[in-house]
Amino acid sequence: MIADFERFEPFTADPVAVLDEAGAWVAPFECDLSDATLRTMYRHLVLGRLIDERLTRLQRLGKTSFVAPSAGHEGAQVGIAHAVEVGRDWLFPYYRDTTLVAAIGWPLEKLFGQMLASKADPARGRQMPAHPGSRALNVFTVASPIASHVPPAVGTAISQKIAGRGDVTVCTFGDGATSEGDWHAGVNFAGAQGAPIVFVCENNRYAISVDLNHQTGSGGIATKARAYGMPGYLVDGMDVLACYYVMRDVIANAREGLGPALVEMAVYRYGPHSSADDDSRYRPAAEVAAWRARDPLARFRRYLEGSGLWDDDSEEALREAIKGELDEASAAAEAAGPQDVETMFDDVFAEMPPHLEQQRERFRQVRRAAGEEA
Ligand SMILES: Cc1ncc(C[n+]2csc(CCOP(=O)(O)OP(=O)(O)O)c2C)c(N)n1
Repeated sequence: MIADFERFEPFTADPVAVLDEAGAWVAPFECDLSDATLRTMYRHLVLGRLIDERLTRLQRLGKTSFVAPSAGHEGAQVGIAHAVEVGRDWLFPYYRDTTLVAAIGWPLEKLFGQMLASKADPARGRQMPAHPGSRALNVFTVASPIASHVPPAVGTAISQKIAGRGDVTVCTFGDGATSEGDWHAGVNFAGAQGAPIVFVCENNRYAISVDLNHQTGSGGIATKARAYGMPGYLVDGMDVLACYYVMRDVIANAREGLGPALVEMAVYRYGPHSSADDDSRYRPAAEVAAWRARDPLARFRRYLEGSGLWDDDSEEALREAIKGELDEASAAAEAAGPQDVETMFDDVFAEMPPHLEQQRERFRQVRRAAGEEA
């Protein structure tokens, strides 16, 4: 089923853009967002960038073991965040979506708690760092095996269709994920079932060190949608408004029963894949610099300044305010203290079976013998 869109054409060769690189409005429609919403979008872009810096610092201090930077992806993630109905729709993010979960309002103390595996972590330290999840906000906990979250996301969307309430699922992933069998099985099933799901590829052109040309012979990701009977959109992922408007339309269509869509957001990750690799070994510095020059924060700021909505004073005040929030949230997450290892016995069975009780008792003995509190 190919949906009929008024605003955006699927399968265009050039990415959909709303702002040009100088921050001037170039779309053939007018902005219908309030000044307050535009400022909030910018706030979320800066929030994502500053969280990233803070997490990298925590990793360097040895307080967390793993960080997957989202710098360069903020335009895409803030665009998605503002298009979903938080708490109604379901999100199936991936590990690089820190800005996305922060922008939908996941409390920063929980975000830092998750990174530190402290008592502020709602997942009780049982996930890898950079693997958020929230029942309250309908965020499926991030799955480490690449693309393994795609089939359950499609299952969720099919259940939404059966329930008939008009809720939608949004599932994000990187370009590397599109080479996995799970990805193809899930996207195919969504197409066959007309499931209300939007697949979003944050295409940063690398899966760790494997570049896009070695990932696929398709020359792009959006075009793969044709094979699965859904529209595919290529969007400038460094343009938050382009990401927002495309997402808003495809989500509205999925809500109305027009089926799934695939959105490819052309982004770039500024940093390494994670805190565990050296990106200078597999990509040229000039390429990184060229993408940084297209920065989503700088571009959107120029637009706001041109509209009389922003200036140096607002920038300074915003950065100070966010820094204060990050100081407070990271300090609170750390002060909560580490999770007690013994919680690994909890939350699996409603009533603990005898063999686990025995193991827990043995564990307590070992701890007491080692002089630890148990
Ligand atoms: C099934 C599987 N294979 C390999 C890995 C190791 N791995 C972790 S992240 C990653 C790269 C994924 O790249 P991409 O999907 O493009 O997302 P990006 O990190 O670039 O945002 C790989 C290969 C994994 N987690 N799961």
